[in-house]
Amino acid sequence: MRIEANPFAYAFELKHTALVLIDMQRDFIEPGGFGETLGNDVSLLEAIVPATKAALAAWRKAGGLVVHTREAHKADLSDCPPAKRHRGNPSLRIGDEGPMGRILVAGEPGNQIIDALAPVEGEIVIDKPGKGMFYATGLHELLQQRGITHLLFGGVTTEVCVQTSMREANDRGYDGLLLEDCTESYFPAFKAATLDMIRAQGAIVGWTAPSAALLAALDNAA
Ligand code: TIU
Repeated sequence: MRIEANPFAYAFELKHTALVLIDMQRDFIEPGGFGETLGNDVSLLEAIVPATKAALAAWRKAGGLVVHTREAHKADLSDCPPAKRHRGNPSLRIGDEGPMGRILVAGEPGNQIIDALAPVEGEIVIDKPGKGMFYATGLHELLQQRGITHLLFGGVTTEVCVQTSMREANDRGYDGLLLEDCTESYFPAFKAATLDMIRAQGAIVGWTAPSAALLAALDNAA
């Protein structure tokens, strides 16, 4: 299969490719979570939900592997470096009790993936203590066991957890493509800059494409 992408076409085989949705959890997308405690306007992020839902539905229908991640810490915060917890001046820190439960703690209401994109049976769900999806998760081994070499990315936020995960994937030998309308930042200029820097220099980190290009590729193959 082939996606019309930037800076050039992206070729992949469905059975060797996973769709990865990064941190589409209430903490970042709804008021009262980690994103808002950092001082961000979280309302910007929900705009990508319809396109992401459509891409997920098409990918599931094609039979592709889906990976969901959550930025999540253990209840005792043993996997949260003090440097991360104490950084800056948030209104609530990681582990503090907020309106959606303890901030960024696994199992709390705020840590759940939003209903529109909820995982289904057979999909991989990864709790990650860092910004990148490979750090301290075992995900690389899981993907290797399944023969995955190509990763399509969506999720939030573009320049933080998505970009970190794409760069980690690139260094591990995966070909990554970011779905442009399935990712968002609290800072539109940072999103634009991230898309540019990923695909610059002949896809130095990876590719980008609108989700319509993925849907077209899946339609053509069907
Ligand atoms: N603050 C921000 O933009 N993002 C994060 O803290 N985590 C993710 O990107 N998931």
